[in-house]
Amino acid sequence: MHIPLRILLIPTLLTNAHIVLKTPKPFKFPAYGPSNPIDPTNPDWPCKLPSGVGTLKIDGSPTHIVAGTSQTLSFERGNGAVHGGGSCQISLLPGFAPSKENADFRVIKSWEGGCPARNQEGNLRDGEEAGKYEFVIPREVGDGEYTFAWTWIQRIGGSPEFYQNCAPITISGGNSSSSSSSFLQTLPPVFMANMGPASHGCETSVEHEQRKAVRYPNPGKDVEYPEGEGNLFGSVARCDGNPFAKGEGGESKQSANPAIHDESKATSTQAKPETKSKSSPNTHPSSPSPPSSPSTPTNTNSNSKCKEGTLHCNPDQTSFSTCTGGQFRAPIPLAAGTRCKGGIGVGFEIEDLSYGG
Ligand SMILES: [Cu+2]
Repeated sequence: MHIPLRILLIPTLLTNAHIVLKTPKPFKFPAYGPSNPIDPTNPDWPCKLPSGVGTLKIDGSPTHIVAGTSQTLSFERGNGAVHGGGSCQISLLPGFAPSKENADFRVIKSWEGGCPARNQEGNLRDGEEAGKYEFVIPREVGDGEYTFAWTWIQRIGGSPEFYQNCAPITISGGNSSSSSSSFLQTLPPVFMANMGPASHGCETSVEHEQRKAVRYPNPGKDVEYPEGEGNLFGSVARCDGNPFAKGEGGESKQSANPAIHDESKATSTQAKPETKSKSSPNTHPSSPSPPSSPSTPTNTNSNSKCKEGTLHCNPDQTSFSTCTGGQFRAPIPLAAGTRCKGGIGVGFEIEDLSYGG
């Protein structure tokens, strides 16, 4: 086949079975396919940064963002694996050097349900795109360099997962008098779950079994419900694996004293209108399983031959297939100089020899 060499050297174009952050432009992804969730057994939290890789590398130049202005969160479609959407957060960390010791991401905005795709019962169909979402970085966040994180807990799929992509951004237009670090510390810590030890065993398995989007225990002041609140789990997540959340009271605080946002949610019976959607709210009549079905654990539909969104590293280790619509699709070649391993699963390792160049 005739694939231009320059494309073969960009692994994100060939390995994003799940959608991948597009804007703001992410760091280069070292190893372990960029579209895969954070590895639950050997956590590459934060930012899919594996052990032994010192720092993330900037791909070109950081994205410049003017505080107080509307910005767009968008995604590379990949093979369209969006797992029925779910809940997303965007968060900030000062500087460009996230690490296991430097991962106190603070929430700028939360989307509960309908993220990173709206009104999806499974994965994107041919011609469908992932959602786009508007956000504003508050002016109180001071000017400077930050690591922007998009985190996502998918609504359906084989098991509850946690996705995170990070992007280097520079902010201007902020209140010059404000100290970025002190303002960020007033914002909620990013919600963490489904990452094994990295999230202290916190899992969103109850939400997952009911195929509901997660309600964050502490979503912050800027929250949207792209599908209304009807498809959300009935209560906030039972745990938060973020150690900074525990430091503030964490789990015990949530159960003993429900956060303010929780009360407002409980009294708000009317769903917020979806204001920014560019896609029509079609109902996908051919889809096998309506989202309103109360409880259908694990398998996403009765006639599927594979679990929705799982990946299959083919025996030659140079191509993979993704489970979409209940069957593995045509093999997709990996970039030159890379190979996968791991058979069928929610993800697989990809050795990427181009990183480091
Ligand atoms: Cu998946």
